[in-house]
Amino acid sequence: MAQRTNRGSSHLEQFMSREERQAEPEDLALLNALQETPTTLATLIDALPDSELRWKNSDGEFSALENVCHLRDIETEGYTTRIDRILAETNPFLGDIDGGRLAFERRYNDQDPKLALRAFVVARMKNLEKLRAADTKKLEREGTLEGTGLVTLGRLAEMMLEHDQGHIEELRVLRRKLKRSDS
Ligand code: NI
Repeated sequence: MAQRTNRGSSHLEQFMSREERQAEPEDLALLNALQETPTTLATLIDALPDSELRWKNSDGEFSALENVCHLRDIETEGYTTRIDRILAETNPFLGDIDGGRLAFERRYNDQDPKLALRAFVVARMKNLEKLRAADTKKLEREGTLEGTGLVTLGRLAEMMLEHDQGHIEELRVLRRKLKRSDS
């Protein structure tokens, strides 16, 4: 536990610093949702045998494993870098990532699903730590995201969740298709 250093300050000062420090309830809901993604992801791929994890509905669509590898690399090379740079720099330019190209170049479909999921979870937890530690002022810091424009750190966190949700939906659709091809 950190020692309190503001023992001498007035009630008003304490109130103000707490006000500034505390995240809004909607921010907390967002962070909690971001924390649920690893569990949701694990549940969606857990019971799938190896052949189904690597099954592709078409060349242009990700397999379940490719979805996991993609989320891992977007988390580590996209969001980790973006969060760190927004916190450290003044309006940094943040490059886009070509997910399809990475999937092909890194042969996502030949990778180990357990390692991929674990790496995603570790990276997500580290990013959540940084976001949880960010006060409202930090959540308003900005960067310029290639193809999107100016984004605050808070908006970036929302984009993380939207990206999660898109791929979670893709995995749900994929599972329904797998079930159908089973029978
Ligand atoms: Ni994506």
